[in-house]
Amino acid sequence: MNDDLDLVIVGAGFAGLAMLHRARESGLRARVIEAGSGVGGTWFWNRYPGARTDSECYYYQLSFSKELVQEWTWSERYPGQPEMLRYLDFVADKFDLRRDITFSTRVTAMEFREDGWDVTTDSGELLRAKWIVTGLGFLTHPHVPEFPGLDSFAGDLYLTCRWPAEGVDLAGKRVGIIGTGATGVQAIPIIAQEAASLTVFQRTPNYVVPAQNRPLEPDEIADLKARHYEILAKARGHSFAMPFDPGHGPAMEFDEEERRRIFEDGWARGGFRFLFETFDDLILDPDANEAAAEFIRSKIREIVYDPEVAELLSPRGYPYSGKRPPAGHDYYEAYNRDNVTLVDVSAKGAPIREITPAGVRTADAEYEFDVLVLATGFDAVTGALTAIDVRGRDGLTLKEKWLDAPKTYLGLTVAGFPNLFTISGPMSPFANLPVCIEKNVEWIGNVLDHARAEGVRTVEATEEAEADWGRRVQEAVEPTLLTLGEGVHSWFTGANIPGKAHVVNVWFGGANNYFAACDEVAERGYEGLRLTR
Ligand code: NA7
Repeated sequence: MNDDLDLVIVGAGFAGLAMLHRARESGLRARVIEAGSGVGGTWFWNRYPGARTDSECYYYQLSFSKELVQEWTWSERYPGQPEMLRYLDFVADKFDLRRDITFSTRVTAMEFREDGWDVTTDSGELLRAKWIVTGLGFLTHPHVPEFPGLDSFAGDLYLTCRWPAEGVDLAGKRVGIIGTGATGVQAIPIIAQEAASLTVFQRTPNYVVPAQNRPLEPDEIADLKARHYEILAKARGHSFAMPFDPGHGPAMEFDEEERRRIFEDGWARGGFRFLFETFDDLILDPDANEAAAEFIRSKIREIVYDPEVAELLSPRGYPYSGKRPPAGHDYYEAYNRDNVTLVDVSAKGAPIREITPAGVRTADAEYEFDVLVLATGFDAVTGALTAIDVRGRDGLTLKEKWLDAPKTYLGLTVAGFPNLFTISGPMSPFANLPVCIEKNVEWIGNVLDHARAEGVRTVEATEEAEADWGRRVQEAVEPTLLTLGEGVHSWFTGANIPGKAHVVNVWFGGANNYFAACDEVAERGYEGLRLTR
């Protein structure tokens, strides 16, 4: 048993790397356990064609080191997966993080005993540490639908989030892809360029706004680096942790022509700027939301030549942002290619019945493929945590505790699971994640410093604080339209996973308000946490 550790960190993505660095600053002996053979987390696993950030690079990065901010230079507005991975490798190298990371090893179980944790890995190693911090990411545990016959497919089957590092030669291949979420939307235009043919199976159309990617100019890069901490402060003050300007006010206060002009401007700015810098009430007011939705539909009709295909691609019956809206890179344009076919597998169309050795059988046809790609998403937010046998006090598992709904305090701690901290845990903000992650890391680092200074043995959320946070999470989302994607399987509420509790599992009350809540808890001497000496 390795018992000379203060801290075990699970995962070596943004969160794990930042936490390891912070732990070392506090003089803690920490070890990171990482399932992948390298650092990167999300950016290690998601190597599918077209994978890139949906947030602009200059606020989708780590800020804990001024030197790091100055030394790293991004090439484009939305970096692709290879560049993101190079960045996280650079971070690991710069701070010599790898010497404290065990790669290609999965944590299988964690059990709380008296005042520390026993951690078991799939290599058979047993570690003991006083503290655990998980940095598992919201979108980690793959969701593979239980299609009958999936194993019988005779061609090559790939999951986007397990795409081979060496790539896949799709030239001349007949490719099918299931899924048109943020992943499918990125992959489809790129696969279409390479494959002989691409058939897209769409169950729910999404509202896709173009990202408007482009290379960054040298003077722009210099300016962004010079203003980095000003930009970070702005991001920390924004409800989705993005350094955006407010919109023009409520959408319905403008006449139709002016509203359209503002939407056009937002469309040209790209990605999430369309959502947040046009009007301030798109996720609050159903009429404002419908105006944005109809604008996007009008763009689809403009871009896609075939009116029937345009109609199939047009989302209806749920609000824009009721599901996480993807950012596009010539997404709708891809459907104008002769080698791309869209198949409606919604309940109104012809749902997928089974996977056959030759391909996909829907209610009314069979499609034959050499390659089948699943872009079917994740058991989001809780899936990666409950896949580990986490046992707190009295042997209760996290999975049991969260059967009806996830319960946490600030998304960071769980009653009954002392000395365990979950970066980006359930009911923490779904927003621009590196900014949220670093706030979490700072907060946890401060708790650990405090515990050491005060001789604290255990830190644990009280049941009351946890219940109160649960109420606040629920109250915060109520005025928004963000949970109205349940009928279209939004992962925001667990509705994409059959049998999972359908309840909002992230904080939508504003990342800025969340940061303030975390700061307030700390200022009040860690109110809501039970500290035992
Ligand atoms: P998503 O957004 O959960 O998308 C999964 C896609 O797979 C979506 O289009 C689903 O259709 C489709 N899907 C899932 N199960 C089925 C079945 N059984 N039949 C047909 N189609 C199915 O995952 P992504 O990986 O694209 O994105 C995840 C997040 O990563 C994203 O939100 C960003 O935050 C980054 P559905 O819409 O459920 O009808």
